[in-house]
Amino acid sequence: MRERIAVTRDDITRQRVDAIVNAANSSLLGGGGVDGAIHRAAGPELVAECRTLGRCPTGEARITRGYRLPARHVIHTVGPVWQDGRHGEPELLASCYRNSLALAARHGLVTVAFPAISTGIYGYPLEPATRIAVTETARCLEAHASIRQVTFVCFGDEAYRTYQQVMGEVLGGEEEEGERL
Ligand code: AR6
Repeated sequence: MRERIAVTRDDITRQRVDAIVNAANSSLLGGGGVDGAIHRAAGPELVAECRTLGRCPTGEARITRGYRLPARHVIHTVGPVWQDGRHGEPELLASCYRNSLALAARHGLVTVAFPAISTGIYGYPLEPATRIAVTETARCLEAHASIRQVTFVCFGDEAYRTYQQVMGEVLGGEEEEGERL
């Protein structure tokens, strides 16, 4: 499991993978943050395809082509807006990872890159969000043997450090790999 989950500090629009995941809003018509960056890099064809999809409820995911991105596809998912953690935010955030990976598997995609969904404009605290991202991804990869690698793409030092720490705790170090498989 450990070698199927990677972390990098980078801009997700530069990832050459089968699909990058977009932290979208329910309109799927673009916005700020990583959503804005993905739409700018993909070009106007992306919003044109998104317009054909209708709205996407929180926790669900939709797939489009990647257009001018190096990634072949974009999986758009809508994270929860953080309120106080007692409005279903953890389960909705887990659903984003689960539904995005199920969609990737259904389309035969083997490499997927995620941003830290909900942790920017939507205000989800980074540490608990990271724990959900890593735990749910590990669980889903067990169910989807066809997905070869998931990369968490961190936009900045704080996110990168948090992912490294949480991955160490949840997945264990390289030396524990044998025991965990
Ligand atoms: N590559 C990787 N990560 C990035 C990039 C990038 N180019 N740009 C930002 N991030 P956010 P949300 C990180 O706000 O919280 C939009 O308006 C960022 O540092 O993009 O889910 C949508 O339309 C943070 O860690 O998404 C929605 O309305 C993470 O991506 C709303 O924002 C997510 O931050 C969604 O808010």
